[in-house]
Amino acid sequence: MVDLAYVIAGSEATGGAGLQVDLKTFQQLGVYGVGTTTCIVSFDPKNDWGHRFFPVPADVIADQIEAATAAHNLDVVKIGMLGTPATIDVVAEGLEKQDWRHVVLDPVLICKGQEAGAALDTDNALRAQVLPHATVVTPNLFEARALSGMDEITSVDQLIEAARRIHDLGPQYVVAKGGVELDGEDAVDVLFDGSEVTLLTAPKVGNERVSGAGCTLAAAITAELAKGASVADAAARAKDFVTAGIK
Ligand code: PXL
Repeated sequence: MVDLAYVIAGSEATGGAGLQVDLKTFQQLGVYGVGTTTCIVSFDPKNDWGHRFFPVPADVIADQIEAATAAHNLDVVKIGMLGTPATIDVVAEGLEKQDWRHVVLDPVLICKGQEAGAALDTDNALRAQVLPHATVVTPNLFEARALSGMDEITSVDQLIEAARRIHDLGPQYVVAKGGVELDGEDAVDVLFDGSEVTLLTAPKVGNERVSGAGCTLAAAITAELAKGASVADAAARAKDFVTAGIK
């Protein structure tokens, strides 16, 4: 039997992030991927290639979820970029229609094509409606600050504190990513399971943020979970996979 994984996420026109990367990651890790598109992101050459954001209508998202879940026995899902409160409503409803072995939430909070006001509503809706369904949530440093309500995260100890606070919001496991954003030789991510903290550490590959690294990490965790790995093993393998990809 082939292992299946589902992803509900946005299309990103360069193929460097989003749904396309998620499906490619599933395939590379030997998992058959099924995708639902929440939004279409492209870029404006006249505005320094700033994000253009086009949400897929909520009823069209509902139809895709209905078809995907009718056609396949899906029990592991990754949630990527949602982008609007209306999309969050329909995805939360879709998640509630069946039981999931794992819901991996990459809490993509901000897209530069969105207004700040709309983004705040979206953050709040994500926290209230989707985060409680997540078994694993994978915030980057910015998202960890927003979700935990902490003013600053400049050390691994603070990242651990953020992971603890985010755990209190409902998810069973938090993978809080320091990546290249914290000082030091290593890219350190924190896995917190509600009692134990595990550090996922790899030497930094340069000091630039790499587009799509976060999508790839969450997708690789999802693929490994689909194959039956524990969350700790899935997170460790995903870290290796992303580090190799960045290299
Ligand atoms: O990397 C975050 C991300 C996720 N999903 C989509 C995106 C982006 C960033 O541009 O466009 C669809």
